[in-house]
Amino acid sequence: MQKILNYIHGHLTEPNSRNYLDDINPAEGKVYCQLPDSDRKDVNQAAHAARLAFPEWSAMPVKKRSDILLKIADLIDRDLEKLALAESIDNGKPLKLATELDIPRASANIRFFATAILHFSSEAHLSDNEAVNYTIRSPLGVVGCISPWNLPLYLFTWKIAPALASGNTVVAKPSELTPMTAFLFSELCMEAGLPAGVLNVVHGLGDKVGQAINEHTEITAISFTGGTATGRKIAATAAPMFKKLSLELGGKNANIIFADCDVEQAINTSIKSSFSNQGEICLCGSRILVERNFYNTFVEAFVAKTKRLRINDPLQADTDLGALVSEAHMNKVLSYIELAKLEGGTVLTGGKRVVVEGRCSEGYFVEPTVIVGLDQNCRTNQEEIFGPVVTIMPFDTEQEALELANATAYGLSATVWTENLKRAHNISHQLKSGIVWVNCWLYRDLRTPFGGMKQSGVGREGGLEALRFFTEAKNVCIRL
Ligand code: TXE
Repeated sequence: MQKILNYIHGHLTEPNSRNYLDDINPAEGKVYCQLPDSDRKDVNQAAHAARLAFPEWSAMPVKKRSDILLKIADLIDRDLEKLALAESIDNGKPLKLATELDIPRASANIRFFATAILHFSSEAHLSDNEAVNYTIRSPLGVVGCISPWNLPLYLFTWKIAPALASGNTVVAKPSELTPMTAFLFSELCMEAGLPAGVLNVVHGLGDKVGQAINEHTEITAISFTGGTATGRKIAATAAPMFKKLSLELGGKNANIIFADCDVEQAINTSIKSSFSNQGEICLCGSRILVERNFYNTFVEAFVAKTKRLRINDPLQADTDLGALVSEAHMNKVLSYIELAKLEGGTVLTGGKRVVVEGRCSEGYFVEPTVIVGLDQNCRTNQEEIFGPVVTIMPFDTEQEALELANATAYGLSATVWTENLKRAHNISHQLKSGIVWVNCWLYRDLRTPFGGMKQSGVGREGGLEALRFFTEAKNVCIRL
């Protein structure tokens, strides 16, 4: 059986414990490879390697650093098919999605930050002709990047690319549920000539490897994407150590649909924002709010389209929804559907596990599910389900839509559908979320700030925000 290895100091290495964990193919419900069950010792070695590599990497001319990263991006593009297949097998997502979204975005992330760093400038201020101030931005040193399982290589690169481009060295931990593409990525780093120790990838469990990263005294910053409960744990350890923290956590995003919207676009895109990647995207619009005079029309059309989605073997070209990432996650999603019924909801379509014939008969598939009749305050409408489950609720006024949209502990993203420009601006400004899409969803420009308010996180990623996070500002004031 294939074994994934850690990547420490430029070498693929076994964990010190020599213990391995099973990696399951969620579409088949079967173990298909093994990953290191690493521990604190491996993290210490990785941090040591990163510390040794830091002086040379941070002092390297920016153009040279950029060239090495660009080479890695080229290698990702070369291996698109191989990486997409690996991602689909490891995560359960449709191969088509991995080919069109995950892997191209991974190389785009690296290319973006490899070139952004060439244009990263410092500010200078002339103060009343009496002094000149200029700001130096230096890399932090060794940083930790902890990534989740829903968009494995995509989110892994979203963190390590700005960290490396700005001159830091990295100890990274991919999710134990989807370690494969980070392992393949390690091989590409070796091929591209990334100096030993600049990136170190330690595989294993969150409460062992992740926690050792949180606690390591030489790791000065942590960039994390994952669940809110985990984010809280990381902050509890790292904040008293005064580490810099960037936390991208969960969401319970509102998708607000006014009757004056472009109906076809609103419905087609809402299908995507509800069920793409089986609903396992933190930006999915899991609460659909519809203006009452359009509610029945919307619900009828939306349910009809949902019923036409194909849940099948992720490797089939026409599959819309693949498997959920794990049996535990599938059971969590199914338990929320049961909870929704107990809370008085009506399941209009979906609601059950699906048995896909053939090699996927033991896989973790769940029907795309639409639920109505629930109150905004119930748990189904308050807690992140992170699966192919949406609720639909009516509203009467713009003010009510806004209140419903803002009435959760989360504040990651929101979507608004209206042809009324004034309303679009008004509501966008009042939504308590870090990202608002008007008449679109998941339209991403990598220069824009990315992140959430309230329990959706702390800090912003993307563009200059990420380069600022991974650098320390120092102001030098010189009296003229
Ligand atoms: O994620 P975890 P889980 C949400 C979603 C999901 C829930 C739980 O609602 O159902 O979180 O998912 C590492 N110190 N999202 O438990 O645990 C872990 O090994 C350091 C939203 O699978 O947050 C993995 O690498 N690291 C989300 C990473 O954290 C720790 C994406 C994420 O896993 C750790 C995923 C610790 N103490 C889940 N414990 C999004 N925002 O996109 C775990 N980890």
